[in-house]
Amino acid sequence: MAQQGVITIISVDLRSDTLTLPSLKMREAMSMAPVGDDVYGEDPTINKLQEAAAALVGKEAALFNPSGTMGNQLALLSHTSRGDEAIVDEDAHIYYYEVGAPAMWGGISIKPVRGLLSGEGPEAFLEALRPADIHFPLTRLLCLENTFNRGGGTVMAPETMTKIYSLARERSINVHLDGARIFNAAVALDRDVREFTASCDSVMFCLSKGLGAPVGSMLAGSRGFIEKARKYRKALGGGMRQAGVLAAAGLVALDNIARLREDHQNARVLAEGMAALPGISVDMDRVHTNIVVLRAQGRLSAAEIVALLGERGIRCATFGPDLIRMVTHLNISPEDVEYTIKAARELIS
Ligand code: TLP
Repeated sequence: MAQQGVITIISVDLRSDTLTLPSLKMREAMSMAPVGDDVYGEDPTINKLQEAAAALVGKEAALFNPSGTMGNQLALLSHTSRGDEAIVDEDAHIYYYEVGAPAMWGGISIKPVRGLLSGEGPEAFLEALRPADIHFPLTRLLCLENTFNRGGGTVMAPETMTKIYSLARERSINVHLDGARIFNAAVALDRDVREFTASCDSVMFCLSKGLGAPVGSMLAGSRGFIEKARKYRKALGGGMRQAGVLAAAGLVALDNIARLREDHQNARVLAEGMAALPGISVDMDRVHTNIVVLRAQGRLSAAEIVALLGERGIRCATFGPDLIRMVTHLNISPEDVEYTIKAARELIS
């Protein structure tokens, strides 16, 4: 970015943990990966990743996908039939950020619910239910999201998930977990990830966020469910060939789970530093993992703060009219956090 003869080198990218760059170890693994045609089920590296992913989250089988969005949408398609209803938080990624795909591909009626992922999840779920009636669609699916992106990276405890899951099961409603950042949740509470994934019929998790892979998300569930999802993936053009080169990076990414703790520590320091500035507030009770949401409440708007930080090579994004999101990740160091707070103090005070 050049400005009146001054060159600004972008050095701190806090827009998302999707911005991580593949490590040298990943690039080496990619170059050496044995591959085959995955549409024929013959890519050994993809098969290895799928087996590792299924075991990690305690499910029978898993499927490698180009993106988290595709993983979530395959789950919706596989759990429902045209005209069925899925209950989803109004701020969930599946509803808020996935282009209306459930309607586009599946003819699925989404019931957006407030408070499902924050506050009282089980109560919000029960309130969303309607009696069997000729006027109402059949509710087949409930979607959870952990951590909750628009909630500010908040964690839902496994106990709450278990409660919701048993309420759903009593009503023959399947549960899909958008676990794009489920390892952040597990690391934050120091719990095994299977304590979360035991309370869902299917789970999608991303390799390409804090875990650092350039591409890829896993969808896991029962063997029958994954076979169905594989067919939908093919129908949507997601049948990949020698994609073992990508799965190889995914296998290396699985080694990065424990490291997420560093992102959480960096996020806390960042949140505390930013909250101390005039005109900015942070709800510290919602800083659980690697996402920090700032509220602009002084003379500068959220967009103005984002623009000012950009002049110092710090990239972040507005998250609503008066909100800014900052996300820590593999390529954000404690020094980057210090630099960000110092620059913000100079610019905003
Ligand atoms: N989230 C992205 C954007 O799409 C908003 C981000 O920068 O946070 N579930 C959750 C909870 C997500 O946060 C995301 C990505 C996805 C699914 C989709 O993953 P991709 O980007 O791989 O399709």
